Amino acid sequence: MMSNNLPSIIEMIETLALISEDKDFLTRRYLTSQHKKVNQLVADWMSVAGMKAWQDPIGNIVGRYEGHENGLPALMLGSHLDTVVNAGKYDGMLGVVTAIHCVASLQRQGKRLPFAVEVIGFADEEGTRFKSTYLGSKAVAGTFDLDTLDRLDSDGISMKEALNTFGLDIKNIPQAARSKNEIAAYVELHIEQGPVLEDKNLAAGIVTEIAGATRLSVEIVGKAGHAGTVPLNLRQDALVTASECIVKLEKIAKASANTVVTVGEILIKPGASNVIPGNAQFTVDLRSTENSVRTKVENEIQQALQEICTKRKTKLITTKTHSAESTICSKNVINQLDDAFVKSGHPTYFLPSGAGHDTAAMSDLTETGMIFLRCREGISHNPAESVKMGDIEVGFQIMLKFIENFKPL
Ligand code: HGY
Ligand code: MN
Ligand code: MN
Repeated sequence: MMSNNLPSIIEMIETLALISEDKDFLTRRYLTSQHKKVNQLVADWMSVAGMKAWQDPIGNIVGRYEGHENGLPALMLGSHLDTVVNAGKYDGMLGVVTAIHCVASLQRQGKRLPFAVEVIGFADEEGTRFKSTYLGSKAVAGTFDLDTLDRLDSDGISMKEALNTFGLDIKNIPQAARSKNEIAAYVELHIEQGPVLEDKNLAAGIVTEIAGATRLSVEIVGKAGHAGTVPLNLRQDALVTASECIVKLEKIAKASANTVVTVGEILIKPGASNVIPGNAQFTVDLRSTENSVRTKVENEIQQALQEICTKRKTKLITTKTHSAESTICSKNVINQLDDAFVKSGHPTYFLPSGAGHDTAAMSDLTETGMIFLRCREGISHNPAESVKMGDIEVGFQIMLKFIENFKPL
């Protein structure tokens, strides 16, 4: 997959992994100076691969390789360039740089197809900074909620302010939306982030559906007090209440098939060893492949948390920060991916995705599909995330075969 001027896929991955907000590990959030630096670097690579590159009004970076005539509908490929905190270096980035290499291969062969090919590096899929995910892909799909602009990050900076500082004008955000006849399909290559392909001893698989997700922000308001003088039965301890809630969440999710719940963040105030915590805030991430199950579990959680807070004389405030329905990938795209696997000499294996992906948001705009790549022990959202070099080559070959044979619906 070498291209004379482009770094290799793994060199690109290593270079991107060095552009981080933290000097000791990889964290790259939306609208930071590191996001700007990565957009510029990826735009340069896109240009070398023969694409016209531009940054759209929400901060996505886009490259376009025309078909056999200008202005044709595009097959869009890509993934996201933002990361979680202390992230792995493949989650998102691998899909963007593999797609760039596929276009570089078309350019080297002087190939022009009956459609354009676009590569997109989405600006914010994880939701790490403003707690609402798919911001870049929702803007492209035309489903971006302008209320999100008022969301604050952990430093109290609103998304609106952050966009201005980044040099983007919020009134142009609607222009990031693409129309249905501009984009023929969106296909994303991504690491599986789970252990199934490794267990099956397969390099790659085809995604059938993407689990829906709900994210809540929960605040428990108790009463701060002196650790030495307030008897236990008279306390309104926000942290003990939160602890009972978190254990209860797990019990409720365990009782529901194909459902997982995670509390990834917790903040206690005032945060002193001899003060009874008066305030606790934590996040809830709830996933299930069935929308009806996720809604049922969400209602059970709400009720259970309220009962615990009432019993402990604390106040419960829950805010839904994100909700995405389960998404079924397009049959037409799945069939053509199946064909690309066979033509590339790889067995086809179908599997669902427990993780969310920009593909879910793009399904509101166009036909979508995903290629999953095996990752070691299924580890992800962790610096130990890793992919075999040979599997990267497999992903590239399958994606290129898919592109060269793609037939828009
Ligand atoms: O959380 C997810 O499923 C994805 O990594 N954003
Ligand atoms: Mn992720
Ligand atoms: Mn991802």
